[in-house]
Amino acid sequence: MTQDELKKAAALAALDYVEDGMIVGVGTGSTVNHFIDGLAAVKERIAGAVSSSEASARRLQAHGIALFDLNDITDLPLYVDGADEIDHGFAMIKGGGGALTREKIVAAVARRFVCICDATKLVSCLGAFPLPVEVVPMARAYVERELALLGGRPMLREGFVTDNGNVIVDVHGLRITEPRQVESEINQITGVVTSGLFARRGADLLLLATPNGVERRI
Ligand code: ABF
Repeated sequence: MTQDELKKAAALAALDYVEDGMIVGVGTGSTVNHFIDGLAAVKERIAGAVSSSEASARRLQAHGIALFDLNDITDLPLYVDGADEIDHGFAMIKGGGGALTREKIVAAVARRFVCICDATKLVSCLGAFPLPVEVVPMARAYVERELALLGGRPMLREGFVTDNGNVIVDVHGLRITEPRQVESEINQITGVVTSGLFARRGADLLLLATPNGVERRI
């Protein structure tokens, strides 16, 4: 199976967690795009979705799925999203697609975060994938200096502006053995909007697509 076929298998497995009448939190990325396309086939069963990015919002709208503003709901039972890396404790590196801030906001509200991944995303230690950090533009150079003190090699994601009008610095060369601690340290840096480390609020369930089928890991 190709990586995209694996991604699709994980994404379609997540439909099992979509219940009638639900408002579904929807992530961003190519794996999630398969989930959105699958959601379209059962859209009459759900109330709608809360999107984590403009890109996912457009795809949802194109399928005729109603969008809700997160401020208008008090309960979000389910959030489905991919990851760039996930470790065995279900901490993740996310944000390769640049949507980390809204992803983290929707994940914070959701009661259950189901992560959908192909098997290449499961790692023993986070950090081989450069850690995305969303930064207020005027603070970029300062934040880069602070991130370098953590042992990384920060690089501006050239030509990219997030849905929130900020920039992204990708931190290379980290080996993140204490993801919750590193997430807190980065959160403290003035000018940082969001770290792509999802450790303090990791996934609750992992749907891991392998050539032998989709593993459901809790
Ligand atoms: C998204 O999933 C992003 O946080 C992450 O970059 C992406 C993974 O991308 P893909 O599903 O395309 O491999 O939530």
